[in-house]
Amino acid sequence: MSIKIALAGNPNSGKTTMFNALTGANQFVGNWPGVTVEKKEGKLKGHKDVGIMDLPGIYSLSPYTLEEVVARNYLINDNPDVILNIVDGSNIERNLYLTTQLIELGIPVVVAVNMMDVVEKSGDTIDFGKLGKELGCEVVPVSALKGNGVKEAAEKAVKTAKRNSGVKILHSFDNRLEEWLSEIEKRIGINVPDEQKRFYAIKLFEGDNKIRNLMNIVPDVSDIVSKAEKELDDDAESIITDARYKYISSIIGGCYKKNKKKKLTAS
Ligand code: BGO
Repeated sequence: MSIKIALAGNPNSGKTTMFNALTGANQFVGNWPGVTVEKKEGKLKGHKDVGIMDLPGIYSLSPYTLEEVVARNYLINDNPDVILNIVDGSNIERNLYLTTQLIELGIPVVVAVNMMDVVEKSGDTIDFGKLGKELGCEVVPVSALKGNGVKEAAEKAVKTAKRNSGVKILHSFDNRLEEWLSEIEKRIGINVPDEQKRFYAIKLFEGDNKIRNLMNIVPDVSDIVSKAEKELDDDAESIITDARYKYISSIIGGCYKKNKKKKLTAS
């Protein structure tokens, strides 16, 4: 059985360094069909049956850049077995914005927290076990530049792909928003597999037309969106963005400890 790993992360998170460390010289470079966005594929070193697809660097799964559209179309249409999400550990809160969206896709995710040499040097600490529990996925410390943790991250990704035990999305937004999203999920009904429903519900709430076009049957959710926008006096996309950042800051405080000494000397 062959396994497909999709490498996803923010620009500058160290994705290229990680891809090179995982694949060595085993790479094929081209373009994604129809667009001038580089497409890089490779085989995991020592595993002929494990392919790695390096997705363009992105900050979110919204439809506003070619890179975002290429990355999410691949994730939705090409059924990778697992996403290896490279996160810049020195900028973790911002990077988790994408992580939460990747988890919503219903594909198993392994998070590789990169730049750990930088994090360690700063004296900051990350509780990986706790972060993994909060996110509902494996979290592995890595320094792609130094080669530390790269093999472990790849092994965890392969294991997760083989386990194929389904995805349970643990994160939730505030109660009102959850009620609106679950009403949208109900209206989506059986037209989308269960594990992808949250992603589609959020995209319908946001009014993402490219995702609407991918659906065979699109439920009308305009009444829910208007109600939410009126009650919260904000547009639907900003409602989701705010909720996502609120959720991330609610978990990060318990998982990431800043070096207090460093803060004092810096000020
Ligand atoms: C330059 N640790 C450290 N310290 N740096 C890392 C690590 C790590 O674990 N991983 C990657 N980097 P990309 P994307 C650079 O290129 O892989 C560094 O966009 C420089 N270049 O070496 O390109 C990596 O593919 C001059 O840094 O990321 C690279 O995701 C001065 O992070 C940068 C300093 O990595 C981005 C750094 C001419």
